[in-house]
Amino acid sequence: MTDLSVQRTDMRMGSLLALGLLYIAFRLGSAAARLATNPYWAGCLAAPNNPAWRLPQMISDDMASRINAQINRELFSAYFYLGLSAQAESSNLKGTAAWFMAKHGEEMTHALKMYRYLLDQDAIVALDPVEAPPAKTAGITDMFERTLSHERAVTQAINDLVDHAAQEKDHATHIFLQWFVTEQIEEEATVNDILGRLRLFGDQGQGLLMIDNELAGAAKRVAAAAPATEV
Ligand code: OFO
Repeated sequence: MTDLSVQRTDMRMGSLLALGLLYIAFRLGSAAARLATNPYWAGCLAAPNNPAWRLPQMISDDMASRINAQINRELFSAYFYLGLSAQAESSNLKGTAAWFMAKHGEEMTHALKMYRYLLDQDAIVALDPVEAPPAKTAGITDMFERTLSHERAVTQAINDLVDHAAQEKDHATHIFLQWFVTEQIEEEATVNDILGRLRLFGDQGQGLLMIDNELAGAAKRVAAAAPATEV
């Protein structure tokens, strides 16, 4: 190859390289222009810490606020059972106290399941004050009657949440809530059964002793079955 043809080849290579670089610069420039004119990314770049630029969460604000309200109800349930456990223990009903304490633990796991769900959906967890539970009850039958009406109210609240998730076509929340629907069926049935036994055997003397013993055994089963919620 002559010196001249080597020179021509070098010039062609140089021009190709320059064209390539020009093309890359052009693509980068138009990408930057698109970024700067996109309101979302422009906002992120201008004020990266502004919460308005958070990526949209996966569930609606309304759904998140309803789940937050349910977290509060679950925490109240835990508080409610803790109060009943203390009252039962003060009345020397150790088995009943253990049962309510196990329910307290269960309700905490329910609240934490919802807490975890909101965080996994990139939604805000907003914790509100928890109402105080009843300070005084009129004995074991009253405790379980209050428990049944409390659980019925919780079932209604869960059903409302399910209806709302269906209305919003929020399939993820709808599926998530199915566990709670099943749980409420089981809880109401258990309390109904305890109340039935209290009515059958009485809530005094031997009958009371027998039920208190049964509840001690049931408390161990509830505690053993309680799923550990990873937070
Ligand atoms: Fe959370 O299960 Fe009843 O209240």
